[in-house]
Amino acid sequence: MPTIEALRARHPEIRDDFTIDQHWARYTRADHETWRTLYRRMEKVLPGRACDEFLNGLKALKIGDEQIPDMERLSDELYKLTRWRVVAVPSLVPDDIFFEHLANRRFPAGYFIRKPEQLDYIEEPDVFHDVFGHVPMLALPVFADYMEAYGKGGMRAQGLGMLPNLARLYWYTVEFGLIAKPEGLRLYGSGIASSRAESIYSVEDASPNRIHFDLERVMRTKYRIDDFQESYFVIDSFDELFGETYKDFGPLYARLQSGLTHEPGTILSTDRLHHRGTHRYQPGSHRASA
Ligand code: HBI
Ligand code: FE
Repeated sequence: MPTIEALRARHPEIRDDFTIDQHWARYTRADHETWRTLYRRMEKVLPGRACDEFLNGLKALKIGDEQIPDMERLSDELYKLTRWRVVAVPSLVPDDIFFEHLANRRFPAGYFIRKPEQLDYIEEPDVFHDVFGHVPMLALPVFADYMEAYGKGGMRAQGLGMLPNLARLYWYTVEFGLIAKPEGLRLYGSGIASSRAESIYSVEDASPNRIHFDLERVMRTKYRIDDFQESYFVIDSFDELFGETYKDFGPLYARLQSGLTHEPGTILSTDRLHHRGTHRYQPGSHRASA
C-alpha cells in the first residue's frame, strides 16, 4: 500500500482521506473504448448468471457501455436510491481509510482504467472493477446497509486485531458471493461480476465447492487472491446476509481465538453443500492464499 506521501508525488491534489478528483475529462478515447469492451463482454455473460438485484442496479444507475461513468453524476443517482456516493481514489487505500469511507456511505473507487492487455486480470482495483463490479449492488437498500455496517465493523475489528477474519467475510460476500435463487445460483460478488471467465466458472463449473453461508465458517476460511476461488459461499437472500452479520461480533471473535482455520478448498462435515467441487488441490500444493 503506497503511503500518502508517495501518492502525493503522482496526485498532488490528493486529500487526507485519499480521495482525488476523478478528472473525467482526462480519460482518452482509448480509455472509454476499454470500458466499452469490458462492459460488452460482461453484458454477454451476466444475464442468467448475475442476480436480478445486480442487473437492476446497473440499469437504475444508468451505468452504460458508452463511456467511463462520471462519479459525480453516478453519485447523484445513487444518492437518490440509497444515500451512498462514489468517490475517486488512486486505487487501494489503507484499511482504516477504506472503512471510514464505507461507514459514511462513500464507496472509494479507483479512478484509472486498466490497459487493453489487462482485460482479464488486474491486481489493483480500477474503475471497471469498482464501478461496474461494486456500485450496482449499492443501489439495493439492504446491501447498502450491509456495506455501511461492514465499514463500522472494520474499524472495530482493526482495534481488536480481528481484521484478517473480517476481511474473509468481505472477500466471500462482497467480492465473491453467490446467492441461491429459485432459478438457480446467481452471482452478486463484484470480483466475479467484473470478470468474464469467473462469472461463468463460479456459477457453472463443476470444480469449485459451493457452500451455504455460515458466518463463523467464512471467518475461519482463507482465500485465494491469485486464482479463481476453490470455494464460494452461497446466501439465500440479502436479508439473510444482513441478519446474520448485523450483530455484535464480540462472542464470535472470542470463539475465533481458538479452533481451526480452513484452507480455501476444505469441505467440512458440517457444511451445507450446494455443490461438492470435483477439483481437489493436494495438501501442500497451495499457492499463496490469505
Ligand atoms: N481500498 N480502494 C480500496 N478498495 C478495497 O476494496 C479495499 C481497499 N483497502 C482495504 C481493503 N479493501 C480491505 O483491506 C478490507 O476490506 C479488508
Ligand atoms: Fe473489490
